Amino acid sequence: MAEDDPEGASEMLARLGVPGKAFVVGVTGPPGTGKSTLVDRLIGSYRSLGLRVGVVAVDPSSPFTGGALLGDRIRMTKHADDMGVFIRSMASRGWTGGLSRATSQAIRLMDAAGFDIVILETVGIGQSDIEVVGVSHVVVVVIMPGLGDGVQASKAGLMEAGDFYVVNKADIEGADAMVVNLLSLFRGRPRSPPVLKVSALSGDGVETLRSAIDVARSKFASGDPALRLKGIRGMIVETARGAVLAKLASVSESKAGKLAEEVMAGRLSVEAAAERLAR
Ligand SMILES: Nc1nc2c(ncn2[C@@H]2O[C@H](COP(=O)(O)OP(=O)(O)OP(=O)(O)O)[C@@H](O)[C@H]2O)c(=O)[nH]1
Ligand SMILES: [Mg+2]
Repeated sequence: MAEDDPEGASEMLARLGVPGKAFVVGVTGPPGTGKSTLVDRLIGSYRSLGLRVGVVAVDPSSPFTGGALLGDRIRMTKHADDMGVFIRSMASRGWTGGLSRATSQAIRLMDAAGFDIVILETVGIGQSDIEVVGVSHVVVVVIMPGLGDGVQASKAGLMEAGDFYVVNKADIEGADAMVVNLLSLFRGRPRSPPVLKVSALSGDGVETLRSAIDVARSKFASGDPALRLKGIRGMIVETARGAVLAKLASVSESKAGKLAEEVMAGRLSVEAAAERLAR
């Protein structure tokens, strides 16, 4: 329902009780850096601690091609018949204003279902993907060697959004150079986020990353309200964003036509028309 009928889902979600008990780990970064492979490793790591893990993987592919959706499933199949793991792939295209809303709704469902950890994987290419990260308690940005200047040139948001930066594929050439690259990028910031070298393929560095994340998780678990409030704030904002975009899409068809006539006749500026539509 969260994906297909967010209005209907809203009614039910409103009855779920106080949200924000699950610890939400956002995993983002450019396409193909190994996010899903790393998520698979993190699932394994959390499972070995006996924690239940929900995963929402937002995929850039169209819901009609299904190619990459399948990719995520294959990469995480190890856990397919583990009752302590629930993996949901969602396409990021296909609904109007639905991405943020469906994503935050899915997280709330997993939270209500009692998962200890929810991992949210998004591709950090668009602004909306970065915004979705607002619902996470910690954000892991996954980079890989060879992205070069692409990293600096990438959406500014990506280099701001992370609590941890992972240089994945440490088993291939250029990982150390990428670490240096990132550290120099962060130099001059009041607090440089940790940069960790990981090979999701071999598993090297995954436990170090998990322990680093655990510092925040233990704060969260001990009832630190700041972190929990941050997550709930993100849920509110993303749910509102989804509702506003859906509303805009549903009214713009009819309303914008009339407004366009007014603008063409010189009775209204584009700005005033937009203001009216927004209201
Ligand atoms: N050499 C090496 N390859 C890796 C590593 N981690 C992932 N890969 C490979 O990189 C490719 C992409 O991995 P994914 O886990 O699908 O990457 P992703 O970031 O989830 O990709 P998208 O969701 O499509 O953006 C796959 O062929 C993986 O096997 C690693 O640590 N080392
Ligand atoms: Mg992926």
